[in-house]
Amino acid sequence: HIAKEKLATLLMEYPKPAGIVMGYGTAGFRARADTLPWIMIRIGILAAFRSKVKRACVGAMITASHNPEYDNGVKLIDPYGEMLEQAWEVYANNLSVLDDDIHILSDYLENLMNQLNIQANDEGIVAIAYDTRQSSPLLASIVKRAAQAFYTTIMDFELMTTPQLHYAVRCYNDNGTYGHYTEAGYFDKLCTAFQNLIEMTPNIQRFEPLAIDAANGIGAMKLAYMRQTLAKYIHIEIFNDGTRGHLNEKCGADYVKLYQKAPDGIPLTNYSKYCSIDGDADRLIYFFIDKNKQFRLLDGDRFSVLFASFLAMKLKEAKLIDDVKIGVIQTAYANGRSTDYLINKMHVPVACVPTGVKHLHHKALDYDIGVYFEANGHGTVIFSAELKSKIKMVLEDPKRTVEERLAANQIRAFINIINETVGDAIADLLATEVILSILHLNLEGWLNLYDDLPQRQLKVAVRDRTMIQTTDAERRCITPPHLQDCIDELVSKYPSGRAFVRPSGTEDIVRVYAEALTQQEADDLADKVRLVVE
Ligand code: 16G
Ligand code: ZN
Repeated sequence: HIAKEKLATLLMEYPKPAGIVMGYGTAGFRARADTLPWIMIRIGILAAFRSKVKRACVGAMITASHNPEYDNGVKLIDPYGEMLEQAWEVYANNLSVLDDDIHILSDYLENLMNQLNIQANDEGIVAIAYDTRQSSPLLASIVKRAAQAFYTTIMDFELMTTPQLHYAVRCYNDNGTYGHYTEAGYFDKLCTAFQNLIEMTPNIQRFEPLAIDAANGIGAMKLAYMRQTLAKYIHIEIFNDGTRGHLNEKCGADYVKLYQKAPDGIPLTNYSKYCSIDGDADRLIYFFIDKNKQFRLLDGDRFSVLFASFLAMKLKEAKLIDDVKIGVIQTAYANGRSTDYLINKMHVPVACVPTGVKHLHHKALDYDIGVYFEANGHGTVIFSAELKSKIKMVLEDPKRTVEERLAANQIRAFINIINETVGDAIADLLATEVILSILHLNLEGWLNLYDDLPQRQLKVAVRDRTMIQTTDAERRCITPPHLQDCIDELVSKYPSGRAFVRPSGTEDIVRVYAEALTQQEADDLADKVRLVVE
């Protein structure tokens, strides 16, 4: 049975503040760091249980991503490196509701153990990592002690990016077939694949120096490590590395995307290529300053187009395109022109799913090559086992031409650069750089693949946002009645117009999105839709 004494000690040390409610959402538990210690006890226990049930290592990542330094949070990672299964979010929420009474809590836990068919002393292993926030080590230590109270082994990775922990958990459970689970194993896999891809590609374009805004977060120190290894190929300069500015303050991928402007702390004249990552290095955005001194942004949609172009081209060269199902997964926020370009110019099918990484990732599993990005810069590519074996067959088939085998080899190297478990700014950065060089593209050429339709996003405060229910991947409303008819009516007046409204999953507001042929029309349409919603 359960270690009541250890649990009681933890509850006394980190009591639950009266009247607090916290829900496990798309970002796990996230709030002001000083309100979090008590929830870390519950998460530590849940991680231990999850590990015992799955008979595998699970992860607990302490981070609040792009949020300010004073916030923090925790997210669990399932054995295959994916996000916690949705059914378990219920247990997380139940545990969060329970007060500190040791009897009530241990009754609940004993019931849960019965239901899950596990014993307190079954084997369990939990991998923990955290970002650079000051509050992180304490919160991690609570998760650790709570899991240990249930006889669980801890792998403490300390400072890591979120995607590095996802990778480590996957590798550990895959017995090394995905890579070695240490940080050295991670960098070795990515950097070796990057070098191989460069070395095998004839006529590859020289890499232009890249300036990176590291959001004053964990990514800075990890990129610094990689910078050394790759110095022979690419010159990387790291800014906002945490030595001066504050985490995510006027910098980072979220800031750049939200305000559509360059971050502080980076010289804007010296480089032809810039990128921003976020506080836990799972998002990436590129930008540059054009000839007219205008700030130009390359967001998630652009990565989808770039990655899918490269992969489709290599599949054609390897004569695999007809046996392989490649697809791009977007949300309603993807610019209409990107969707149009993918479908009509590239002839790559596009699926649309509701907002949230788990929906994109899940849908991507339907393809041999599933490319997904949210407009905010979070995304990756996943490759099916069949695709991997088809690549291998081409490589081993002596009847295949040199060109076909080269293309297959390039895809194989590319797969090893990508972090298939989750969006990874470092992996996506290497993938982007190498594709640009192989395709001889600069950022302007990449941006010119298609022109975005002007768009506008608005937040609308309403009495009860749950009044609005959506369907068709959030592109149409089903309640309240007539709302969709009104939107359709408005949209029909704007050529190439599109608009939708959806309740936010993270804030108590409704979001309005509109796009049209001119900025004026997009602003207009958004405004009119807002009036209907209010
Ligand atoms: C969460 C999601 C993110 C999504 C955002 C939308 C994950 C890990 N994160 O941050 O993908 O873009 O919510 O927020 O799934 P909203 O519902 O407030 O628009
Ligand atoms: Zn993040």
